[in-house]
Amino acid sequence: MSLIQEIRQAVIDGQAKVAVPKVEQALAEGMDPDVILREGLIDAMGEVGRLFEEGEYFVPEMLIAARAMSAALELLRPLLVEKGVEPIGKVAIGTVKGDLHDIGKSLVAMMLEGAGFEIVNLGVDVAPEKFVAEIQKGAQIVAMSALLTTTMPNMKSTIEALKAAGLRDKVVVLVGGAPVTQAYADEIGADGYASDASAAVRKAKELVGA
Ligand code: B1M
Repeated sequence: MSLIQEIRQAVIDGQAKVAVPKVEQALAEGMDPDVILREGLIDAMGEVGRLFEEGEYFVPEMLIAARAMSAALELLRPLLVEKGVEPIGKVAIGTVKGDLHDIGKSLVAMMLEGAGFEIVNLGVDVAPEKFVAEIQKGAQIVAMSALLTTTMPNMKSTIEALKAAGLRDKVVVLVGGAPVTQAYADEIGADGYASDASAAVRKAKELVGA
């Protein structure tokens, strides 16, 4: 197995303790950080998404793989910035106001990062104004998560706040979370809905034409 395949496999297996030194070795051997990112990390997360969709992986496997990817990505991040590798797009992601559920949103954020998006993770209990402020700083995608039926309406409030700020036409809005449906996304005027983290990656790419 080549070094790049070993990196890819370590991420698929969720072994951060293997992935990180392998990435260090690859960099020491002069491998292009962009190749490590695309063929090692991003490709691995694509495979993880596939395994999840086929029911071979569940949320815990997806989480540890995402963590291994994030740990390895930390080594590449400064080199990629230096090299000027363009992210696919900038995503402002958060769990909506009043909602403290963090895990699914963080998983979506990690998978999007693994797919090549730049992520601004606004955390949980994110007020509409906070999303608006991040769009004013240049994010192109608003990604909102809600786990409670009582907080879902805050997705609509955020879309209304974007409209009030004159920003609605400049961004794409992606929504998800256990109680959210495609019908609800349509009702509130979101651009896309995804049922899980790997579907969120597919939908975000589709929305930005990547
Ligand atoms: Co809460 N909680 N919780 N909870 N909690 C649920 C959601 C609940 C369904 C449990 C139940 O009653 N069966 C219920 C909601 C009922 C409803 O509204 N329909 C509930 C409740 C009622 C509450 C409280 C009100 C309880 C109380 O205090 N009385 C309270 C609310 C607090 C608040 O937010 N204001 C509360 C609190 C909590 C904890 C803080 C204790 C904890 C969260 C800890 C944390 O996140 N750090 C918690 C937990 C853990 C859960 C359950 C058990 C698990 C949620 C989770 O992490 N799932 C949950 C029951 C359940 O879901 N079975 C429950 C794993 C995660 C990977 O999945 O978040 O669905 P999920 O994300 C998925 C998809 O939904 C999707 O992709 C993810 C990965 O596949 N997705 C997106 C998510 N966001 C997306 C965004 C996208 C696209 C896809 O695009 C942007």
